[in-house]
Amino acid sequence: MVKAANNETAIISNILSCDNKFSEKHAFLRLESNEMFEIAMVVSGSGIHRVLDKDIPSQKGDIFVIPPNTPHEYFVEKEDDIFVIRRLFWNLEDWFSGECTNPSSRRYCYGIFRESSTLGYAVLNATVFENICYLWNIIEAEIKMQKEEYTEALRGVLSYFLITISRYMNSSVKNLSFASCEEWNIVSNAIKIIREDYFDPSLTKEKIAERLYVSKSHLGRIFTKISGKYISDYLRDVRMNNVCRLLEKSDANINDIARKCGFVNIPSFYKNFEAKMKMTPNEYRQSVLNSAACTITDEYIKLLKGEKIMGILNDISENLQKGKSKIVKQLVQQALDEGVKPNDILSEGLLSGMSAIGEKFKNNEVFVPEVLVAARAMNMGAQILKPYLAEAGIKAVGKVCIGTVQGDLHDIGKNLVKMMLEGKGLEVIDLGTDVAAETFIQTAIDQDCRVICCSALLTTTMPVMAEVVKLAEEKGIRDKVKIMVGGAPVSQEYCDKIGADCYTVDAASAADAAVEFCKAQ
Ligand code: B1M
Repeated sequence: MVKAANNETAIISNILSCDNKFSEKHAFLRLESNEMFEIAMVVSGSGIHRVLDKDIPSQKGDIFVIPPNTPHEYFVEKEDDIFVIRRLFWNLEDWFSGECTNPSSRRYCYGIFRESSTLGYAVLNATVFENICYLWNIIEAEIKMQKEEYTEALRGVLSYFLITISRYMNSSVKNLSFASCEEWNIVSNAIKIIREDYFDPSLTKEKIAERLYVSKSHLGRIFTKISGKYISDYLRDVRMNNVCRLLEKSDANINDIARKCGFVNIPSFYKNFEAKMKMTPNEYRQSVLNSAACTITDEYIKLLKGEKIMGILNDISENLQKGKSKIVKQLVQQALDEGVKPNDILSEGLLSGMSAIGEKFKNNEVFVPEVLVAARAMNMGAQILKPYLAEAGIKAVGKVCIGTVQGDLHDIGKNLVKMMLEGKGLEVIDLGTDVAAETFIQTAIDQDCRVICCSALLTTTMPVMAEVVKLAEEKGIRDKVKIMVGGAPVSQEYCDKIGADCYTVDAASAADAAVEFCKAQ
């Protein structure tokens, strides 16, 4: 990823293929927000973009500008619809410094918010759409280069891109009246507070207003205006939603669950639950039990036992999941200072956080932006650990190349393997992500690598590993080079099937195996 000039914040692109079906009933609770600035363009199909209570029918050629912390979500209307959205995320302040990035300035972000609304929306005609796509492609190409010297070039194109789209913002949609930037921010922050602290029974409309330095009545008014809901109803719904989640996941006492979700008045909780769900909590649990197996997570057992998650490793994991990279960096350093073993920080802090976010991702509890910020936090934490994981002073024992295979952009595991290989004193050529079989083989030939390391995280990209093995045979280097494979979906069985030399389950054993191969040759 490209790094900004003064810090390590990346600009990230991704394509979202929506399969969440729009449902009026649940759409409000599903809204997600992230801490990065997002520009989204519909590249095919049609669907609904819901921003708080606004349902914006969207189709190819629509472009949205969504500031940080704005709860929103994309939905397909019918299950078999296609709705593909191309998105760019970045931290505005890291990319553009100065007056135009100040949210209270009307010209914030190169004029996009000139109308002083927080959400920019435009319907582009075919020619403008093409121009925007062209600029978008340049930005994505620059991102892919992943070199610091492209930061300035990227900043230039990005500015031009923003200026271009700002010309069309809010000009084509007459009927969407968005709230002012200030009001929007207050409501977004209120939602954030509710989502983060719903379990605190003392959290009320008054408390939230106090934390946001606004009056209770003002908060209530703008919350209803923007979200279409009363703030206290929203707070209750979020609590109720979490009760349902816990009822589904555990067989804990219902009263305990209600209390853990912020309900102090138990009789009123039962009344509200029945009014909302049209059944008792027990009936709800039975209905879920009948349709799926119920599991108690370790995390929940801890919660029930009343154990406070105070350990530093838990803090790392928690903050990683929230994408708080700076805090993760500090905590990793603090853990090291306090003598926690680097391997424990890696596995119990960083990797456990990553696997928790992976589970939430799978269950649609978090979405790509959250995973991306968590991944960024993981990488930043791992960078601090790097010198400690590496066994300094070991002489290079061989050269290896490593990459994530073609079609696959996951690089966290690959980076860990690289780190461990370097730690063992191997010279590592990092080919990055999306690496074609030809590139692995040509690099091994040109650079005289003894080992090729292929990482894959998607079942759909694993076959590229077989291509690497096949191509090594075709190019006559099969007996000179060892091919190692790994990544979550890869197994020993798959390794055997494609004729690779070695599969290892984790980064540390990958490094050990590579050293053995290099020594043996
Ligand atoms: Co994606 N993703 N993702 N994702 N993502 C997974 C892998 C997935 C399992 C999530 C899920 O649905 N449960 C699923 C794959 C399903 C499948 O194919 N079986 C998935 C999907 C579907 C997708 C997209 C298609 C989602 C979408 O857009 N609709 C999309 C694909 C994009 C693409 O690659 N073309 C996508 C995108 C992304 C993000 C960009 C948002 C982000 C990646 C950010 C980044 O890497 N910079 C992301 C992430 C972070 C994940 C999860 C949550 C975490 C992966 C990770 O980094 N784990 C993941 C869910 C999960 O795994 N729980 C998921 C931590 C890392 C340290 O583990 O890479 O396994 P891992 O590495 C391990 C070992 O496997 C081993 O060492 C490491 C530990 O020591 N290892 C090797 C790795 N390589 C090795 C090589 C070796 C030896 C060992 O020898 C050479």
